[in-house]
Amino acid sequence: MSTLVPSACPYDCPDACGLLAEVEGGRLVAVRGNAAHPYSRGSLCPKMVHYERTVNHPDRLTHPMVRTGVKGEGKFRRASWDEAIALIAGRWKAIAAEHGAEAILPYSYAGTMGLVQRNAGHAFFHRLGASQLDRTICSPAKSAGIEAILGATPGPDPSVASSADLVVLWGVNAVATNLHFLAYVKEARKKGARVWLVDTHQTATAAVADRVFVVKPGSDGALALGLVHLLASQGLADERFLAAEALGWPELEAAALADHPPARTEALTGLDEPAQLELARALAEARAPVIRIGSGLSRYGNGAMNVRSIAALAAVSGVLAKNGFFWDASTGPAFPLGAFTRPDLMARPARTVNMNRLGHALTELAGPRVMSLCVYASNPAAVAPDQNAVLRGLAREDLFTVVHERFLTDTARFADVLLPATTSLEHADLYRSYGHYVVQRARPAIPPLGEALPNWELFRRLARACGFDGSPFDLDADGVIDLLLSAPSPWLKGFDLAALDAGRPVTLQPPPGPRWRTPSGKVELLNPRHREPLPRLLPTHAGEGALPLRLQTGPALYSLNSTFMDRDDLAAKRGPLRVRLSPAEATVRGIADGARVVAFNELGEVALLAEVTAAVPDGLAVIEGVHWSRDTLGGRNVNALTSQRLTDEAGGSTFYDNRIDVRRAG
Ligand SMILES: Nc1nc2c(c(=O)[nH]1)N[C@H]1C(S)=C(S)[C@@H](COP(=O)(O)OP(=O)(O)OC[C@H]3O[C@@H](n4cnc5c(=O)[nH]c(N)nc54)[C@H](O)[C@@H]3O)O[C@H]1N2
Ligand SMILES: Nc1nc2c(c(=O)[nH]1)N[C@H]1C(S)=C(S)[C@@H](COP(=O)(O)OP(=O)(O)OC[C@H]3O[C@@H](n4cnc5c(=O)[nH]c(N)nc54)[C@H](O)[C@@H]3O)O[C@H]1N2
Ligand code: SF4
Ligand SMILES: [Mo]
Repeated sequence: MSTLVPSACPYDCPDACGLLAEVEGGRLVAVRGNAAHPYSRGSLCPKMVHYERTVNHPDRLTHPMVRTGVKGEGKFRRASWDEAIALIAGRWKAIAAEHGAEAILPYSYAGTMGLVQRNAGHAFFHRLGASQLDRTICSPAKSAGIEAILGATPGPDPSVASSADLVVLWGVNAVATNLHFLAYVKEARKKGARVWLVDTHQTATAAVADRVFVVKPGSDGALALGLVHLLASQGLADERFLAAEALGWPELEAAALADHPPARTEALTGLDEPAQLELARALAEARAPVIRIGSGLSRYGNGAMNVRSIAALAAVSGVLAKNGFFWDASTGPAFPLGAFTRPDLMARPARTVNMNRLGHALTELAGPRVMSLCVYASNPAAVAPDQNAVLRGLAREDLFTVVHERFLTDTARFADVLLPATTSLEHADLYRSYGHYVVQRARPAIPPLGEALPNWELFRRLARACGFDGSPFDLDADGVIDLLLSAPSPWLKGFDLAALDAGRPVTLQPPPGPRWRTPSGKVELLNPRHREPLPRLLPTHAGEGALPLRLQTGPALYSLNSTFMDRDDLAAKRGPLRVRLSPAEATVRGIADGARVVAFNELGEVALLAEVTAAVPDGLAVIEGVHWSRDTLGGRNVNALTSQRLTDEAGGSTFYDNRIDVRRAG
């Protein structure tokens, strides 16, 4: 007899699907989608359909370990939890005494999206006085770009796409990263909607699009402002909306007319005037247009401005007025985390380290030097930019590294103390999504594997060993969830807590308020508080440069960042690490399809296979996926080629804003 336990997909994916765990005698035998989930509606993606293979994986870490080999070798001896915790607490006390607690750096991101486990270390590190981590690896520039013009306005419900007559997927590889949103888009397409894609190459999503507009990397801001120019010059702007609900249309109009004529837009983006006009017209004339923007186009030196310019285009074209501009679901403010993360526990302000500059932090940062790194729910040896700098840092003999993980990842190999983590089905959590408004509460479906512990239990034990007591350390995970749900939040008025408690998906309603939640109450095309009052053209980092190819390092279909790299069944579908080049770029380099090649720039080299394809334009090289070193030909993945430079605002990563060249191997 098996039972079905309701849960949620824990991964860093906008879809945050409803999951049912099929459990037999305390063991997970299968998972399936929860048909009662109003957004994901019963299906899972190819990565998650066999989650039991992750949970029951023979390579799961099952007990604490202490390093015996050289750094990075991955040789350990078994230890007890008591020994491991005492060792860590002892080393941290000694480091704090000698160098100050800021010499200890936490490093975590989104291995799990559950609010409890994801934020489990914050209160502890605040109390310890450790360095703070600026968690900006994903898309803070996207949020900054939106905020500059729309303030805290919540995004629409993503299901609006199902009744659209035009959907523009703008820089989103939805087949890989937003599959359930695509289901709504496909419904619309069945009813006659056109589906257009704006991307730098023909991604997997091109197969479901009626048209693909191929643009130069980082040129979306130029395209958006060029379209604003055309809307203005053709009399297609939504003047009534702009007069009533926007600030600064005359100023933006004048700037776009002066600075963004079609010829310039063509030079900057690669799209000719007829294509520009077609896009502008379609957006202005559609009955129910939807623009869905991804995050990739924000990972550039001009990323925030690109997003802000597209948001301005949405306003000028009438897409915003028709409720069709979708960037993300803004559920962050629904659950104020302060009572759990306790920034007030910091005795004094501690320095902040940008997570995109980990390589710098471990190898160059002084005052004080980082002497200990504590990694949980992240795999920086693979996912952080400038992999060679990160690996040099991790290899430091004088760096005391603690890693809490489910698998022996590239980062875990460098641990001095390696601790086993539970999977989402072994612990409790509360899940909100950045792609829709449905919330779920999950209770453990199965007992922990071996001696694995959830993040929160790890930090409770560390707190005890360091003599930290009181709230929140005295609460178990369910206690923390209750704390979060009792926070004074206007989002939780009328929220069905009983249904949530019973494991059912519950939809959040954004609190009532003005339509545009900006200081002026209007869409701020002109934002007088911003150092750049109007959207305008900004350069990328890699627009110019000696090397001939722009590098795209997008998400892969059968992995999620470096998660799922443990799964051999998915590796088989993924195929080897490869770089995609156009036929012309391959020919000039004497590279044949399938050949062994080396991609390189000033930061490093990556050995991989070439895939020659017309899906990629000249001047571009595409390397998808964030591979573990064991799946590479030379021990390095694409991040050996990505820089630690930051975005124009908010300290974001610029993974997509780099130049490389490719040569034949040997
Ligand atoms: N299968 C799978 N799913 C994932 C992930 C994964 O790695 N694999 N990652 C997860 C994570 S962490 C996140 S943040 C989310 C979203 O993950 P993101 O990485 O934000 O992915 P997308 O939003 O699809 O944006 C990537 C798309 O942007 C395109 N792009 C890059 N530069 C430009 C540009 O200058 N202009 C335009 N128009 N397009 C550009 C890329 O070619 C790609 O198609 O997805 C999550 N889901
Ligand atoms: N080149 C390139 N690099 C990228 C990107 C890209 O597009 N191109 N995308 C970037 C983006 S958008 C992001 S968000 C980052 C993501 O960076 P990360 O959040 O570090 O993502 P993952 O690689 O998924 O690593 C998460 C790790 O957490 C572990 N884990 C899962 N659940 C738990 C848990 O409950 N507890 C603990 N302790 N561990 C757990 C998993 O086993 C996994 O090894 O990567 C970035 N890196
Ligand atoms: S990874 Fe995304 S699409 Fe796949 S099951 Fe999880 S939430 Fe759904
Ligand atoms: Mo991300």
